[in-house]
Amino acid sequence: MKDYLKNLLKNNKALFLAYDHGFEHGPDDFNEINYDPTYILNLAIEGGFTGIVLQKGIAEKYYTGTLYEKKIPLILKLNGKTNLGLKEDPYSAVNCSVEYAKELGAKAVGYTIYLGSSYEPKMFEEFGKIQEKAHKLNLAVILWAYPKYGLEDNPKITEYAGRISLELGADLAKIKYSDSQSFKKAIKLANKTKIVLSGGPLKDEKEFLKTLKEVISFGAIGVTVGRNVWQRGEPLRFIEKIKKIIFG
Ligand code: FBP
Repeated sequence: MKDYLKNLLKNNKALFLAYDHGFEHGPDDFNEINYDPTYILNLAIEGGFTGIVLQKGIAEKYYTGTLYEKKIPLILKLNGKTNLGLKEDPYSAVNCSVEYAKELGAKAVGYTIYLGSSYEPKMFEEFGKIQEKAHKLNLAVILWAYPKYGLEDNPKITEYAGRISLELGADLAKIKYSDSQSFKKAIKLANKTKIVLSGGPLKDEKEFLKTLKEVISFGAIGVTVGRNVWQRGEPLRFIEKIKKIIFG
């Protein structure tokens, strides 16, 4: 089995900084500091993240051809949607090709599937093509295996997310936490596909770290986190706590 993830892990663990929120949620997620991609890239490097998730436009203007390329691996998110429509039945359209992601210097591509959406067939077909192309180009494939809105607390969907990530050929999947048993089972069902926790909205520090500790003890290899880092005062202090849990 080829190790597509080798450029994105440290001691086989993953700590990815997500920064696609301006697209996914609109400007509401940002303040006077974190709206700036340069601030986020510097934070990712100072914090010792093992990868950063960006959409194409930010990668082109702030990452590719800069010193950042040597300092932090890029995960290029290939699809995206706003939070303005399709709430009941989400579909996230592709806006970047795998080939172009590679040209921009990506080491991995990311794609979101919303389980339970009526667009499932289209998303599976699209993801299938992306997965094959990415592996041909030696890029890792990361699946955001998300439930459609309203199914977030459904443990069956969490377990399904783990298994479908394996069956669709993802190298790593980012899944949402519903409860401890279903997350544990999702990791088991995902088997050779690695699982990371999806950060979610800004939470109480202790609550976030407790969940992270638990999923790591189940075999998750890390976290993809955005708002819980860059919406918090003193993000570097918090990152150190996250790193202690993931890397020991
Ligand atoms: P967060 O840690 O901030 O949740 O970031 C992870 C992420 O998957 C982002 O990549 C994406 O923009 C966002 O969460 C999606 O959030 P939502 O669950 O609200 O659609």
